[in-house]
Amino acid sequence: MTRFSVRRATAIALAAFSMLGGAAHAEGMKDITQPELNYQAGTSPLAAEPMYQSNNPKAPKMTQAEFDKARKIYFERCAGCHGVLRKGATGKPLTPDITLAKGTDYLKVFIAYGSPAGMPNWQTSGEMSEADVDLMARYVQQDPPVPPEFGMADMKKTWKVVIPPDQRPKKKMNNYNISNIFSTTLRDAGQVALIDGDTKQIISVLKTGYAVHISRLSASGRYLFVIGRDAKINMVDLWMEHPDTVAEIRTGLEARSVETSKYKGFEDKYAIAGSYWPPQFVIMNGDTLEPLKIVSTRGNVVGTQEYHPEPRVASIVGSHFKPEFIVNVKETGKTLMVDYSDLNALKITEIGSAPFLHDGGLDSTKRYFMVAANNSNKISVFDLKEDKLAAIVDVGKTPHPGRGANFNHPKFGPVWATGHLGDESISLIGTDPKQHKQYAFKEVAKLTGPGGGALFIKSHPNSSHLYSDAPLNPDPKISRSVVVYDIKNLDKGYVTLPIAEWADIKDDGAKRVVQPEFNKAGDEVWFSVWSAKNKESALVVVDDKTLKLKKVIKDPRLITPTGHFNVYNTQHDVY
Ligand code: DHE
Repeated sequence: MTRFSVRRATAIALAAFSMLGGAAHAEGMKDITQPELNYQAGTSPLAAEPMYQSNNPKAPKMTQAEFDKARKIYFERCAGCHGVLRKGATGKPLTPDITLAKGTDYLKVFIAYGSPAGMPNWQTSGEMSEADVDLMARYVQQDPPVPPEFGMADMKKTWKVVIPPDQRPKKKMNNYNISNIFSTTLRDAGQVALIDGDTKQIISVLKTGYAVHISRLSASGRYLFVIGRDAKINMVDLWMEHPDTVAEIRTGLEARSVETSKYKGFEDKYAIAGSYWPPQFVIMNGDTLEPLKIVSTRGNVVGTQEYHPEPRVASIVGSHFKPEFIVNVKETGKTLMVDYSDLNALKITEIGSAPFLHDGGLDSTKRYFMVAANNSNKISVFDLKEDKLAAIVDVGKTPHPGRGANFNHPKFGPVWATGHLGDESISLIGTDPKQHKQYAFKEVAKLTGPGGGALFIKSHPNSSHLYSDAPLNPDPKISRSVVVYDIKNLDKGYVTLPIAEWADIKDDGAKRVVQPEFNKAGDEVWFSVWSAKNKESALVVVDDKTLKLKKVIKDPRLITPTGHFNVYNTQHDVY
């Protein structure tokens, strides 16, 4: 600290907290915990995109080189929380109308010291130099640069049919039990590993998009769709002698979700991808990825009705009840039921619930879709048969279900469960309005887990266990293990499985244990032990009956494994 005395800095910090942090609370934003922050503050692929810079004469001077450096830092560190256009998401809005009034000195202290509401202390933690803090304080007073749009012509330029449908196999050409293959995300390698669930051998490692995110299956189970954070989709044909990419496309500049049409008569017909930037979704041909229809999600936020210029597309699920995709728009808090039966006369039923919609899954009957409105600490429930909001359920702090977990509770009947990033609870929500009406779409019980930082929870119709991870918990003892509940004796609490210890990795990697996923039979559960790309990682398979270690899968190619998706369970929405 060269320009401020400590006392002056403290005074300014307090003032900055009340002006910026206090304002956040007034706008209905909530404090965020370290695990929540770790989760959001990932690098955006937009860091590499050229953008137009306008000069606001009221903003402090910056050279082009300074601006470019600051923009890169912004997209690597800040955009996940504050938004591409700095309109605010989990973090506060940082538009010039707000930041210019604060001035460089205030902003510097805020960036350097952070805030109790969750802003990281970038300088005192050693992550940014004093010069970088000064740079960022000036940068956020400039007009936000706007990344380019990405329309049909851009998509078509990236679209490649590697093997046309008529040249693909007419029947399965390999001996794999493809319904028990796992597609494992190798995040920082930009790859997925296809792993034979029966033999636990790696079938192949395929190149995909940047920081690849999720895998989904076509209704028939033949095609695997993988999407990277750079919105690149790979479509893999599992019938080939050596399963490989048969088509690829980029549908935007940044994305997280891909899904396929599941309704009877439309099996394997369409794929859909949602993007973070531009804020839109695109419906594609299900066997070539040809882009057919692009729909923008820009619009007004539920409740305040304020216009939002960049509402990102979060989770998407294919309805089994109607020819519809259920598209969840994060910042506006809207769920769009997109009827794909006639793409030229697209009918969209728009239902508002609460911001920010993130991840979610179906109940055991597949009629109800449950999605986390994570900034509101709620789960919104949609009836996919009637196309209406069934309920908004209050749960714990920052629910994060993945797709959630369904099981039969001894008292409440069928329930769907979510864990939380922001607290240790697991919420159980009743999902049976027929036989258990009094419990339907209410939080009927709360289990206590080991701490916050939970991301994924899982069960299986053939299992009597419920598994919950906590990879973002700051305590390594918790982040390196999972907890298991006996569904018939939930009052007994959980047992802890030391998954990372079982992996027996000798180096000092983070070894976060992430995403329980069952095999097809529902008698074993797979976990990733996730460390940085220069450290060893592994997959650990547990016997679901005995809760004992069954197999550790290690291979130098398993770089940063995170999510894994069993073909059968993903195809049929079994979780
Ligand atoms: Fe994810 C699902 C967004 C960070 C692993 N992630 C999703 C979905 C969204 C999303 C919108 C739902 C897709 C769907 O169902 O259609 N994830 C984001 C982010 O914006 C965020 C917070 C920050 C980022 O920079 O991407 C983020 N996610 C992570 C991680 O850090 C995780 C743990 C590791 C990784 O691979 O990056 C991670 N996200 C996953 C996984 C799923 C997922 C494994 C699929 C869960 C499932 O069971 O379907």
